[in-house]
Amino acid sequence: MQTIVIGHRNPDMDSICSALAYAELKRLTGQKNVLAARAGNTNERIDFVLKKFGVEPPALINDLSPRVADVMQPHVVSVRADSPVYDAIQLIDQKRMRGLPVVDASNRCLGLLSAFKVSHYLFPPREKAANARLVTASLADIVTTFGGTLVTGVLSAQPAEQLLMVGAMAQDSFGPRLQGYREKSVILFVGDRPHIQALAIAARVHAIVVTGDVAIDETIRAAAEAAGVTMIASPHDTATSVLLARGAVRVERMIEGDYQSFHADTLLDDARHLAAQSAAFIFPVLDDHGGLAGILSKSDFLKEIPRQLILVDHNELTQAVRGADKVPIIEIIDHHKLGGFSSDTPILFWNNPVGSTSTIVALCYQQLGIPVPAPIAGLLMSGIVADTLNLTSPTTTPVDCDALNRLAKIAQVNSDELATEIFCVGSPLLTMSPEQAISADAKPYEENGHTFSVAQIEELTFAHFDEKRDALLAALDATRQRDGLLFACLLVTDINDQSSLLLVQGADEFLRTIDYPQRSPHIWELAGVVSRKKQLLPYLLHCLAQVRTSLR
Ligand SMILES: [Mn+2]
Repeated sequence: MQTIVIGHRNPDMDSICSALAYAELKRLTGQKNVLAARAGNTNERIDFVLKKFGVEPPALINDLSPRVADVMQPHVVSVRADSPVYDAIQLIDQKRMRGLPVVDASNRCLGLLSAFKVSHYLFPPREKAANARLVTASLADIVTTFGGTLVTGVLSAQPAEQLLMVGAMAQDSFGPRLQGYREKSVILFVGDRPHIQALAIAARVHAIVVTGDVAIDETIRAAAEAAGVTMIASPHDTATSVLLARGAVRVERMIEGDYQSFHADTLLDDARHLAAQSAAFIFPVLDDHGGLAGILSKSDFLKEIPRQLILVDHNELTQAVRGADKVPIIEIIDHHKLGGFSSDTPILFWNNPVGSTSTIVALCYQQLGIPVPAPIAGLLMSGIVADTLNLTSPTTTPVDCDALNRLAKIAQVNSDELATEIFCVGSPLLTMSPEQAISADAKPYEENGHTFSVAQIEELTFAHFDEKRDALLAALDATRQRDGLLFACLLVTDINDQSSLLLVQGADEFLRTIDYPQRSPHIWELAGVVSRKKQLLPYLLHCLAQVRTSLR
């Protein structure tokens, strides 16, 4: 069972750092196979912190929807196209499969061999049964299937159409019968009947199989050798020898080339849909080059996916990594408003209105009495500093101050210096395109049927704002129209000044409800507002409540 610890889409510092730190805590408490992940790209500030504390970024996961690779059987039993069908039947029997994928010498999948097709070959309809004596196989393979031994002549490895004939009739009727087959490559199965054997040698049949483990007359053997007729001894009686010989036919004669296959990346839901419409029971899983990478059986669709989720820094599925709704969520560690999450079973859900999820993760270490490793302490400090704007945001609580102080001692890092370093790196206005700036940490919300998005960037100064203003507004408008939102907004926060500008593109009815001082069209001055979660979002919800219901 793999446990994935992951923050929200458009990850910020807190969601990256708390995911890494919480995953490490799980490992330190002995949990196996824990993966810290991120649901989007990092930014320059996050990269700076990861590098500073020597921690690798979490694994990027864009979509957790179950895929074929999650349930397929990677260790495939397959059969080569040039193998005798006898070998394939033994495999099908041993592995209790309904069919096998057929491959060529370089493991490229050629098709399927189904038990159905094999039984159809072995037991053809009565009216076609005469053809069952024609076997396209090499003499060498035929002899191997019934465990025969060479008495004289050559066992050709070249596949050819062979006619299996049983010498069961009287001498007088055998001659004319054999005469009728003179165009064919005849393999005669016969017991200790030297006269019949002699006639077959005279007629230059391809081979004579002497059945029943009987002695072979030396003169017959010499005659066969002189005539170039291969003689084989079989330990089985005639009926058994012929039955087994038919299994020498090559698998390639029975391949079903028209088959449904999947890629390891195929979404399991899509595969299930296609499989439901197919009569096949197994589906080859192919790699990019047509090679056989695995096999999917219909029963594999019933398997549980061995994966569970821990969400940090969010609790709303609209903000979670794609596919999160298809994976069991076993824990949520967060400090945001509740977004209507529900679960089938009791889960650990710790929502604590402190300044950052990193603060809560620090409390988790404390609660379990597990010392925070120094690099992890540095990450948690960064999460706290970024989310609370170095303890200046109104979201800050004494718990955050206390945690930051304790972590600073462990990491041996001054928190004020760390804050300056973090916010000096990569001004979003200067390093990002307008589209990136409005989407890098945008969060989607849905309230009473209205959808909207709220993004935030933190700057050390508004000095570069005016030159980017029009492009930012245009990007917001494009997003709003593309996603059909009631409004899309961006909070540009000046960390030094502890104030923000709010850029909004949206329906006029909504814009009219904003009663902060307006600076220019679509831009308002929000003095003292620095927190999206604690200040801006409640205000936007208040505005939303005033929007006339006719908008819905
Ligand atoms: Mn946070």
